[in-house]
This record gives sequence, structure tokens and C-alpha cells, in this order.
Amino acid sequence: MTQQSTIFALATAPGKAGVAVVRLSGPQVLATLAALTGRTDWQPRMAVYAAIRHPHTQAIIDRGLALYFPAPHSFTGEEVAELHLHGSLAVIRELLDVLAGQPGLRLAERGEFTRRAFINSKMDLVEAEGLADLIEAETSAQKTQALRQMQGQMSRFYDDLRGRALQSLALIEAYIDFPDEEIPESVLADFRDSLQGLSDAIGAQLADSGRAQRVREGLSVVILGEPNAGKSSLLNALAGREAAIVSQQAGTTRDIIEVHMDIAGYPTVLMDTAGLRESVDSIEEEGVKRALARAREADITLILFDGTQGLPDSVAALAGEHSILVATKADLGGVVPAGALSLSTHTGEGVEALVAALEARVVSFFSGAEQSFITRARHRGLLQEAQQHLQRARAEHLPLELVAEELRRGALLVGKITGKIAVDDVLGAIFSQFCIGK
Ligand SMILES: Nc1nc2c(ncn2[C@@H]2O[C@H](COP(=O)(O)OP(=O)(O)O)[C@@H](O)[C@H]2O)c(=O)[nH]1
Ligand SMILES: [Mg+2]
Repeated sequence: MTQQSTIFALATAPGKAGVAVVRLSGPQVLATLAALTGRTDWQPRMAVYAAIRHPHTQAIIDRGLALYFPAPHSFTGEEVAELHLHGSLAVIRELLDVLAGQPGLRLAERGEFTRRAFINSKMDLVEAEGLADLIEAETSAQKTQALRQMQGQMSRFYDDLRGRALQSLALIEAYIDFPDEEIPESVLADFRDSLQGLSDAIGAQLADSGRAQRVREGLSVVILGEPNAGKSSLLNALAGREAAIVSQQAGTTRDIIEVHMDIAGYPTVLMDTAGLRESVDSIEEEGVKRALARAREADITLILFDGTQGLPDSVAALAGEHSILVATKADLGGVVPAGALSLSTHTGEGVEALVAALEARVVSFFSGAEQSFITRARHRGLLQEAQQHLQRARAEHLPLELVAEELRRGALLVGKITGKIAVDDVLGAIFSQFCIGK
């Protein structure tokens, strides 16, 4: 049997800093601590101030704190140690070199600490993804959701679904095993009810407008309008920087320019698009095509028109319930139709009101997002497949053997979400998204 290697990595961001943390996990942890510090009297989770020395030359690498977390009460469930040293490039390089030279030690791969935590049942896949999201979180809503997921709120939902499916399966299998027993009608009716309930719970999540997924990825806000309507100027005004080129020359913006913004604590992706017009230029024409495609997928569209020119019918036609109509260049005068906002990026008037209107839309889109559990396309895909099997299982007059088979497949698919049924390629895809040291 090959012994599990002991892995190590810089757990803090690389670069100069006050403190750097190097983490180790695996069977050689205590031996390594002894080799580096000469000490063997480690108390669980007690920080010890020590000189960290080169094991052969005894030259001091740095002085710092060392902590020991005995298995299984550690992040990975294995023997773990942390070394808190000065965040110096030279110190870190020397320590990592020394560790690499120790027998049985090697640098961790991306996400390998978390992968080991999963293998040792410290967390399931959905919780591990929550941890990845927490590290990626930039807005407060992302942080709150990631913490909920990391602490098992989404996992409980999936575990409950799987448990209910397995219970129904057990019931059906009992009947299959005892074919001579008379099945009371009421029991079958209960069974059908519980399948219905299961399917409804999944259906409610699938029917959600993707709020939890948008918390991770950002709500899309697309700016649309004719050339020179002032779209790029507005994007820059909202972003507070010159992200897009502003020009009197029509057709300047061709590709889509994205700016990530925090609106009321929620992540949004603001997109500037090519002006909508008939074009002889094939690149611009492609830009217009992309603009319209993005607008169809957008959560919110800002429909802009030059207030001095009025709202063209072709632009008004793009407005839907997710749109905000905006007359631009208010400093030049013009008439604003009812229901539209009016602003000028040159004087700044009306920009605050637009931001307030956007905030209100964003907050209302996300309200109740904590009832929404699907945070990733991976979860949605598996849940959709599971739902298809459950719906087939509910077909009238389906032989019980086939009902059981559909239920088994449904439960299996739900199990894949949390990793109750783990497939190696799925694990690779998930843990490779982590940084080294996590
Ligand atoms: N007077 C005035 N001109 C503006 C305003 N916003 C944009 N413009 C001008 O309108 C022209 C087109 O602006 P731009 O943002 O590039 O429009 P886009 O083609 O829709 O992206 C530029 O010359 C801008 O300086 C505004 O609020 N007031
Ligand atoms: Mg533009």
C-alpha cells in the first residue's frame, strides 16, 4: 500500500505581507515539525513561538508561530500543521524549498487540501463549492450565500430530497419482493403523494429565476440604444472610470464591454453594447447582433435615447417589463416621455435617480434569494435530470419494477450533487478551481 503523501503549500496570498501561513497535511506532519523546530511536545491547536531551522544546517529560516491540529480534528481530517512566518519572499521561498526536500513531502495541487477534507467526510461537494465561493466573494450578498452553502444549508435540501427518494424506493422494493402480498390502495396513494411532493420541491427550485446563481455570477444589466445615445458615457459614469470609448463618431462601441459593479451589496455586470442601427460594416453588424442577443438574456435593460431627438419607435419596441427607459443629454433640453428617467452624464443630473431605480430593481430581483438553493449550473443540470426520472416514475400504470428503477436513478443524480455518489472526473473539475493552499 502506498502511503498518502504529506502535502504543503503557502495558504496566504503570494507576495510581501506582514504574515505568511504555510500549511501542511498528512502523516509526516509531526516528523516535519520536529525536523524544523527540534520540538516534539506539541499540544493540539496551541500556538508555539519557535525558531524554524534548516534541518541539516540548523541555520534559522525565520522565527514564528507553529500550530498542530491532530487528525481527525483538522481542516482536512488528517494531521495538519500551520507555520505563521513573516510574509517575506525570501523566507517563504526558503521554507518551501526545505519542505520539498523532506522525505514524503510534496507541494499540494490546486484544491488538494479541500479535496482531502471531502475524501475524509469533513465536508460534502456542495459545501466545498461554498468554500470556493466564499474565497471568490466580493460583495456582501455573495459572502452571505457562500457561508450558508459552506455551513450545509443547501446540502440539507439535497440530502432531504435524496432521503425521501430512497424511502419511497425502499417501499416499492418491499412490494416487489413480496408480490403475493395484497398492496393496500391507501399505501400506494401515499406513495404517489410523496413522489408528487418530491417532484414539487425540485420543480420549485428549478422554476426559480436563478437568484442564487445570479448572486454568484452577477445580475446582468444591458445598456441598449441607437448610436450616440450616450450609452458608453453612462457606463463610464456608473462605473466611475473610462471603461468604454466615448465618441461623437457613431459606431465606436462594437464589442460588448462589461463592468462589474456592487449595487446595494449585490453583484451586477453592467454591459455597454454597439448602437442599434443598420450597418454596412460587417463588424458593426455583428456587434449589433451581439447586443440584441445579450439584451434577450439580460435581467435588466437600460434603454437609452437622446432626449433632444425623442424616443424612436424601433428602440421603444425593445422595452419590456425588465427595462428602464432613460432619456440622455438632459443638459441640452428636450421632452421626456412619461415613465422615462432623464439624465445628463455631462452635468451629472439624474444619474443618482437612475442609480436608485437600478438599486430598487436589483433588490427586488434578489428578494427571497435565500429560499433559492441552486447556486451552480452543475446543480441545476443534475436536478433537471433527476426531475425527469421522477416524472417518469409517476406515469400511470408503470410496472413497479420500472418505477423503482426511475426512482433509483433520480436518487443517484441528486446524490451526485453533494457527492454522496462521487465520480472522479467531477471531483477533478471542482477542486481544480481552487487555489493552491486551499
Ligand atoms: N451634451 C451632452 N452630450 C453627451 C451626453 N452624454 C453623451 N454625450 C455625447 O454624445 C456623444 C455620444 O456619446 P457616447 O457615450 O459615445 O454614445 P454611444 O454611442 O451611445 O455609446 C459623445 O460626443 C458624448 O460626449 C450628455 O449627457 N450631454
Ligand atoms: Mg458607445
